[in-house]
Parts: sequence; structure tokens; C-alpha cells
Amino acid sequence: HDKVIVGGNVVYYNIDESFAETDKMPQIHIILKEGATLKTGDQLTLVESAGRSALNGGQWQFEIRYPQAYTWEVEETTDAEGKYTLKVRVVSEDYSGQGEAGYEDDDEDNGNEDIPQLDIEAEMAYNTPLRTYAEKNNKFVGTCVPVWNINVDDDNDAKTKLIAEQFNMVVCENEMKFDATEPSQGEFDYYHGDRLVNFANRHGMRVRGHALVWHSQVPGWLTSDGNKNSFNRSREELLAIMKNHIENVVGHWKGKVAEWDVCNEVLSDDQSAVRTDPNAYTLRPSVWQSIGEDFLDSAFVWAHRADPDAVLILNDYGVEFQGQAKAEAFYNLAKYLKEKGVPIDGVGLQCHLDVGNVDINKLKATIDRFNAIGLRCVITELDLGMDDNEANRMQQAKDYYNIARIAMEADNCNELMIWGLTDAMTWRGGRNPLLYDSDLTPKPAYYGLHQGLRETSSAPTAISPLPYGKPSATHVVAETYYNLQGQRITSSAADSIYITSQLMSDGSVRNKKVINR
Ligand code: 9MR
Repeated sequence: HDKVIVGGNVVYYNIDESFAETDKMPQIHIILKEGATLKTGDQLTLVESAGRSALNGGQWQFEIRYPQAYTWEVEETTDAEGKYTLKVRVVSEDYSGQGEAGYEDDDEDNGNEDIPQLDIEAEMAYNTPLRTYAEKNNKFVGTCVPVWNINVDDDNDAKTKLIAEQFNMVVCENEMKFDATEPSQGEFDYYHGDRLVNFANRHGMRVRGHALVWHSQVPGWLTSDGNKNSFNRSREELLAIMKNHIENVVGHWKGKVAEWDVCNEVLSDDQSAVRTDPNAYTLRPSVWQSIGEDFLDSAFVWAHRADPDAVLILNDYGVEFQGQAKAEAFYNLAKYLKEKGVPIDGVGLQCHLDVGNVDINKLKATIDRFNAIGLRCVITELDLGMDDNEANRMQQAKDYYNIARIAMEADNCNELMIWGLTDAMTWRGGRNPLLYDSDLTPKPAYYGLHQGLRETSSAPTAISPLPYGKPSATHVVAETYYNLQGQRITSSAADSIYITSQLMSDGSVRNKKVINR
């Protein structure tokens, strides 16, 4: 960029791109030469510019990747003449962890290369439903249900049947939200929520509750738009409203709804504060936030008192990949709540993502680091948008496969929820993000997810011919595994390369090399 001067031992990626036009976040990697020693107070000037406004109209954003040494602080200054400078400074010679996992790979390598080739036709040979694999691991695979639009009272309805067959967890898409459950102040409506709970009971499914405290889908009597305290209620009045809502709703479904999104989407999308303060987070302005930041503590405490056995979750979007500013802020907030004794059990990663943009290493890093601080990390609203074509359909299958594996292999992740059933019933109209076509035919995405669940499921499962979709001439009837020395092995260890030998229904044998990561 002609107005950016880059100095010091800094490698700039995408240097040819105009920051005014790119949608990529410039990354600055600080790489220390072997043997380099820095002292507290040493600083590097990373960027100088005629003015902040010269950098993408002031919308300049950047990401710094630190070496795995020292503790660093960032400083952005604009002097009296408007000259902008971005510096980093060593503030301690101890390593702070700023350069941990998630920074190790660069963006060109999102860790997705070495996955086994998905063989959709072979996968079709397994008629085991998704939930069976999850159940073998005491885990849950689920979907959100638009209860107003699916007849969950009729077990013979095609969609109802499919949901009960494939999933062991459900969540109302809209029917347990504030506007649905308390449409008039103090008057509660549990009708549709109860319908889903009854359906789940009949089919041995776990129920998530979504969502108690959220700025969106709130009734007009509470706020005009969710963002403002439009009726100028006092802190005490708003707290009383929140308490009454939580006590009633959680109380009504006590013992029936296993888990609640207590606070939903409380973070602002602008988390630039984390670049200068590694512990920062910025809350979104909302009717709830106007109570003061401790609305979060109160919400979790009241939910816990209303159902001490319920799992309590802080849920958000755009927080999936470690290193993203909002992901850092999300971690900071959850850690802060947990450390001060708020009864939070875990976090929800919504995962409204796009095909091809799923960075599994960073997703894994996110899940792992919540584990390290004793928090669950569940996938709450997965959908993967794409334009509908063959290549994207296959990539979508791979992305579902990868996410299933990462989630099912993580000890602190017991749930993977898809945000909807068919591409005809999604909030992302035209983006085809789900597992089923509108006629309920499973897409490659379904088989990708299926394979991911199957491979991470601990017990063997039956193979039988072609349950769904288009019939294929041959299918797998038995599968044996060999190591690279040709010795037979019983199962494939994680992080190994092995050969799978498939006996097909027509008597032929297919051998494939599988890289199991
Ligand atoms: O899928 C939901 C859609 O039917 C509603 O119109 C919309 C209203 O905000 O909410 C959708 O679900 C959202 C979820 O409750 C919270 N995370 C984002 C989801 C997609 O917008």
C-alpha cells in the first residue's frame, strides 16, 4: 500500500493488496531470529502512515501474531500532525501465551488438506442414523425445529419422523425466545415449547432452551428495538423483569430442558479493544446492558436457582476461530465470568459459517482452550452457506465432516446442533446451508457429517444396503484395516495413516489410504 511504511524485521503477507479494497485482515507476524534476546521496554514500529484515515478510510484492522516468547503490548498513536503509528512493546520477559496454538498455522493452510477423500456413495451404504453414533459416545447431535411449521405432534409426519430418527437433541428455532414466551408482561405462553418438549420425551431426545436474555426477538412492551431501554425503566425495574422471566420460563421447564442459552449475543461485533488490551471485551448496547454489566451475573444466578441441574451457556456468533478479535473477546468474557464464580457451565459457538471458510485448527484451538479453563464448548447453531453447485456440495460435506470430528473428539464438547432441517427451511435463504434438500433427500453434507460421526463413534456399527437417496450399484459389505506394513489392525488410531480395504457387494475390493487426523 503506498501510504504504509513497513519497518523492522517484519514479514507482511498480501503486501500487494490494497487495504482499501481487500476484505482480508492484514496480518503482521513478529518472528524472532534464533537466539534473539529482547528486554522489557524494547519496541518495534510495525506501521507508520500519513494518517489513520489513509488506512482503509480509518476502518483499518489488523491482526498481530506474536512469537512464543515474552509478553507484548500494542500501541496505536496519532500525533498532533495526524501521523499514525502502530507499535508493539515487550512488557515482560516472561511468556504470556499470546503466541499459543491457533497462531501456528498461517491462513493459506487451514489444516483441511489431509482429510480422507469422502466417498459419498460408500457412506450411503450405512443406514445407521446420526444419533446412533452420537449416543455411542454419550453425545448429542441435534437440530433446531421451527415448531410453528412442523407438526411435531404427529409422529407420522415426514419431517417429524426424520427428526426423531436422525437426531437425539432438539431446540426451538423461535418458540422459547422472550417474545414468544412472555408476549405480554407477566403472561407466559408455553404452548409451542411444550409441544417440542413432549415430542422430545416420546423419542428420547435432549432439549436445549434458546434463549433467555437476548437483545433480539424481545416483545414491544419491553423495548422498541432491543437495543435501547426505550421506556426508560430503572435498573431495578429491568432486573425485576429479567428475574421474573427467567424464574418462570426456566421454572416451567425445570428438569425438561437440560440446557439454556442464558445470555445470547451479548458481545459487540467491534472488538478492536482486544488489540491493545489482551483481556478486553466490549458488550453490545442493549436493553439488558443498560442495567449495567452485572446483568450477566444476575441472569446466570437466577437461571441456576430456577433449575440447579440445567447446564448454563453463554452463546454467540463470530467467535469460533481462535485469533479473531471477537473470539478473543468471547474467551475473555467467559473466563472472567467463570473466575468470579458466576454459575456458567460453558459457551456456545453458533457456527453460522460459509463453505470453504472453516478453519478446523482454529476451531479446535477454541474448543481446547475453553476446556483448559473448565468450560464446556458446544456447537449450537451450525449451518454452512454456499452457492449450490457440485464442487460446493462436496466442500460442504468435507466441512461438516471436519466439524463433526473436531466436536466429537473434544472431551468438553458433547453437542453438535444444526440450525435447521432442510434448505427450504433456513434463515439463510438461497445459501443452501443444511443437510437435506427441500424434498428431504440427504445432501452430501449429510453424508459428510455421517462419516465424521461414524469415524469418531467408539463402537462398531452395522453396514447395510442403501437406506436413503439414489441407489448405487454396489455398496460396502465389509471393511478391514491394515497398517502401512500390511498388517491387519482392528481399528484406526487417531493421527495415523492406514489402508482400508472394502469388500463391495459385487465381490470387488476397494483399497484406500486414509489419513486419520
Ligand atoms: O432462525 C431464526 C429465524 O427464524 C428468526 O427469524 C431469527 C430472528 O432473529 O432468529 C433466527 O435464529 C437466530 C438465533 O436465534 C440466534 N443466532 C442467530 C440465528 C440466526 O439469525
